[in-house]
Amino acid sequence: MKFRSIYVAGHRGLVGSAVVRNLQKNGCPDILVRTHRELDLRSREDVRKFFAERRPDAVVLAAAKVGGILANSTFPVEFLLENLQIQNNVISASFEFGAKKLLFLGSSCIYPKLAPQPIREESLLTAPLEPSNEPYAIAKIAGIKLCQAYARQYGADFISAMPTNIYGPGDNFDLEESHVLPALIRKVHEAKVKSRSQVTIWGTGTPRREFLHADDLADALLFLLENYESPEIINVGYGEDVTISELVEIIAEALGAEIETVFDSSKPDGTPRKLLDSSRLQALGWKPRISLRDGVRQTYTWLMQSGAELKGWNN
Ligand code: GFB
Repeated sequence: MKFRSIYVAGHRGLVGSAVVRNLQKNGCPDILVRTHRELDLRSREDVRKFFAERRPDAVVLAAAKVGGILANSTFPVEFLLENLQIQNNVISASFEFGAKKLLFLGSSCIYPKLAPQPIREESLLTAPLEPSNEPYAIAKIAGIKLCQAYARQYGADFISAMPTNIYGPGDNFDLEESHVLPALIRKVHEAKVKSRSQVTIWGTGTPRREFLHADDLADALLFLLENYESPEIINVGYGEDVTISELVEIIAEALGAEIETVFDSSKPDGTPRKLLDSSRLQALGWKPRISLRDGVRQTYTWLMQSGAELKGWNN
């Protein structure tokens, strides 16, 4: 491991927790974490105080206000403002207190709504965004640009990775706020235990999405920390996508449930397709290992073992 101490911001989230697991596996000597209660990343003063005391060698910025399509449309203020606050504070303090490397996590929704598929990194800022998550995307684009500005103006080794839709252990299973994959696992599970066959999915079922397991993402992020030094953004995807209707079938098969799909057309579809072109990362020598079917099974097993304390499960 190239770095002595690594601060993982957002270590309780889906991505941050997978990064910590991976760093532990790889023998990182000093993994720094702070809960939300211990350190409010929206406070510039508190963030500067933490960095002044601990001076991490490297920073993985996986802390963000995140959510699915409905949460994004319902809380545009929080998705824009909180993400700008968190990333401005962490990125500027990383520079001020001498972090040698920072890895910023963006999202595939930074790309135009109708970007040519699979989406290459060059598509950034070439056309309008998908309106349902524009505030989140604008915040993430600002984060990318801030990292690039530090690299250009001061030579900082601040890099930005653009993950596709991520899923896995530690996800949010709230039916209103979550992303589609955890929401559908929950809906199919509930149909199964209540012996109901009908499962309602939002929109038309035709949008296509690409899903990458959080452990694969964490593996890619460590690879980038060690091997990537360019301020140019880099995509991290699985390489294949499915329709939402196909996803519900895959989940039903993994859970052993017989279901009938009902479509709720009052809910939005969002962007029609979001498949990343990850050939830049693959050319560097990284590829994913966890298939969607295996990843869904593993996430469900984790879910069943983790009991009732799941974020959002009781809402
Ligand atoms: O994952 P998701 O909420 O967000 O929805 P995005 C993906 C697709 O699944 C949409 C459909 O077409 C939804 O209409 N869908 C069907 C459902 N049933 C459900 C359901 O029960 N719950 C949810 N949530 N969706 C997000 C952005 O976009 O992608 C974020 O909002 C972020 O900002 C994330 O970038 C990666 O894939 O459309």
